[in-house]
Amino acid sequence: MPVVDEVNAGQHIVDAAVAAGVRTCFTLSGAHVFPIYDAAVGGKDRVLASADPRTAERDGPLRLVDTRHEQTAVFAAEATGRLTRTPGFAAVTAGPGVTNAVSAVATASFNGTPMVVVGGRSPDSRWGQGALQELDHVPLLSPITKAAWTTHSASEVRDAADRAFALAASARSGPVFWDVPIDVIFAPSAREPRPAARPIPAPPPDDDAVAAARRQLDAARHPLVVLGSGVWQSDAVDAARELVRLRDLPVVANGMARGVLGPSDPHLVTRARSRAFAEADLVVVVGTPLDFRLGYGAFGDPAAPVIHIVQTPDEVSASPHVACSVVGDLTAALLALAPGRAVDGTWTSELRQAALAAIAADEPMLTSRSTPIHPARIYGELRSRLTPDSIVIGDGGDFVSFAGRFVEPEQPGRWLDPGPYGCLGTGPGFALAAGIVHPSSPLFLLMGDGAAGFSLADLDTLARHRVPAVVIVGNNAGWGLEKGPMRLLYGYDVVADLSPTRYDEAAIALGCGGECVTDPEQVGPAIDRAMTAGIPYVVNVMTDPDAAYPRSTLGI
Ligand SMILES: Cc1ncc(C[n+]2csc(CCOP(=O)(O)OP(=O)(O)O)c2C)c(N)n1
Ligand SMILES: [Mg+2]
Repeated sequence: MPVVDEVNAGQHIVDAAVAAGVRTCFTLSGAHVFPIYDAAVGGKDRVLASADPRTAERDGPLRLVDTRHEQTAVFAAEATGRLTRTPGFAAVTAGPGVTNAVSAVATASFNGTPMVVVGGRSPDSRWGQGALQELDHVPLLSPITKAAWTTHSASEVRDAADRAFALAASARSGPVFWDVPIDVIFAPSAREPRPAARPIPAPPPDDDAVAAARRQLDAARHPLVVLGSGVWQSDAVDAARELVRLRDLPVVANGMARGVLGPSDPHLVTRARSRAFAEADLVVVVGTPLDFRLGYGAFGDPAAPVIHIVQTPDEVSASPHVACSVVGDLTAALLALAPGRAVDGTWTSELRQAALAAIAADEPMLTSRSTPIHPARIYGELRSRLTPDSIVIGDGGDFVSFAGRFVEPEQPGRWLDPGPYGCLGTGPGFALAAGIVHPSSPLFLLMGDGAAGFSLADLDTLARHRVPAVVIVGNNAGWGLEKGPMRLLYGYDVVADLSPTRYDEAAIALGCGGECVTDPEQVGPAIDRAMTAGIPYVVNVMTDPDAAYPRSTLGI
């Protein structure tokens, strides 16, 4: 008789995660998921043999990182999925652990982030009798995941786990949720070594669609390319560069595709996007939906035709402006479009000149000596301190709109904003992930003061897990991005004022460093002190409440 190794379901889940390339499990403690912790650290003997349990958390088969709120754990998993392009992973306890995760799962859904969230669940044996935290999570999670289910038998857990990780990473990637009742997760079942299930890649693009797109691109006089997060997430960065350079195309970059072309690339015209959108006679949109960020696909008046290149049929847009949808592997599609006629004349170079002129016009704002401090001054100081490998994270309203305008990443995958779900409070979780994935890269977290309030306690998490983020709070004592629009619509504003809170002092109490800055000349030196502190450090900059980000629409 062969000896069958019996393990509990927590071990199956950890086995599947490790096989899928997952390195870290983000969590906040709850008994419903204890077996996952036990397997992640390698069991009791291993923990008792290590210098202290904290070392065991770091050095087990799967690193355990605990937070102060499940939203931070799942935001960290979401950012891990985006930064590594393998599934991020979080385990949350039943009931409130799962409901606290919902905003972060929705964020992953909007961003197409590969992520697996495992929830605890009340026991099947007591279902319907009123057990602690008894809630059927699946109907809540189904609309915001690729799939959500409950696994009711221990012997099915390994299959379910393999399916979850493969599905999350299959094109188009996204979040998967499943929960395991406590009497199932603690139950033993046979362990068989096996490889991970393979994610399903995007299919090759259809030849006819590619041929049609090529004809349109060859015929266009003023084509424009918009690169979106899918280009980074499906690893089509080199193919995008090839297309752009061979055809000398101007490019606007969004989301995780920022940095596909660096700030000195002559094709990058993001800062002249309004003119580019108004004058283009064909817009090639790659790896991003035609949503509010792109004016729902209406570029110019009359609207230019759009070639929309996406990975899966689910992403095909119903916009009337789409002349051609190319569906399939983005690398294959972009490489198939690359050979062909280069753009005539001066179209790309004129847009580039316009972009450079816009950048030059910002200079007085970036070097402003006014008091109270203009928020742009912070970015003026930051830019000379950013290295090509720096990671910049934005969490906030106007303050982060300024960041999007002034920070131009050198590499893709180094800029993290919440994406189109637009959820405040992502910052500390994103910083936690970035510090773990890229421990030697300088890490900057830019937060509005309003945003800072959502996950402030997780500065404690950054301190405990030794993530020395430079946290800059643009403190205008209010919800700036709501205050301005409300005044615009009503001529007054309510519920938009906050206090000039000493977030730096709160940070110090939570184990970080910090200081408050009111003198514009001290912004740079304070950032320097933060960069050398070796611990997370909050530079709380009191900014001018009247220096709103200039915008002409509500951006909704
Ligand atoms: C969870 C969540 N709640 C509310 C909002 C609406 N909202 C968008 S921007 C914003 C103001 C953000 O204020 P702050 O972080 O201080 O940045 P500021 O605009 O003042 O620079 C608010 C409340 C949101 N996007 N997400
Ligand atoms: Mg604010």
